[in-house]
Amino acid sequence: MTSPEWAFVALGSNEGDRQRYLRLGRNALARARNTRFVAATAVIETEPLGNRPQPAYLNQMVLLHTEMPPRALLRLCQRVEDRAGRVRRERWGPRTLDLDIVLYGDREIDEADLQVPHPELANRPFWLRQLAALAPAVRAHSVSLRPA
Ligand code: A4P
Ligand code: MG
Repeated sequence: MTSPEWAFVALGSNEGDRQRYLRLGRNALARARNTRFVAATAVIETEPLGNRPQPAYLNQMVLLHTEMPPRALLRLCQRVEDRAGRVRRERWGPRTLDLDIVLYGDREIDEADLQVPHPELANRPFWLRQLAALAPAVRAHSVSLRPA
């Protein structure tokens, strides 16, 4: 059995019933196999990044403790995006639901279809604040896992 790792997954939506799509994303991640859904940040509204006018986003980040390897987590994220009716029209264009793996343990992955840490991390102040908001949950959960 692989040992579980911390995974930080960002959710974003700027099309349709944004709250409902975020909820769909959270619920799917909470049901993932060999995964504990540890914490979620508040949902915030953010101005769209990118060079094309588009509606504002709702963004949220969740913390998972998971035995799913990074690529399996990516595949799950993509299945959930598809279930949310996402149509991939253009990069950085509007979307019903976007799930990005921001961090996965201390892994560095640089492959064509998966880069971790997410390359945009340093450019998204709201992700940095959400990571900071989730950090105490990592601490609290690690203490509770430690043998007495
Ligand atoms: N991919 C590579 N690394 C990862 C990763 N760490 N997590 C690949 C998830 N996917 C990863 O993604 C394109 C490809 O990225 C996938 O096939 C996967 O193999 P996509 O979701 O189909 O396309 P995308 O989302 O348009 O592109 P990308 O590069 O993922 O863009 P981002 O970073 O998701 O940006 N403004 C605000 N305010 N809030 C937002 O959340 N998001 C975006 C999209 C633009 N502007 C935004 C926001
Ligand atoms: Mg994406």
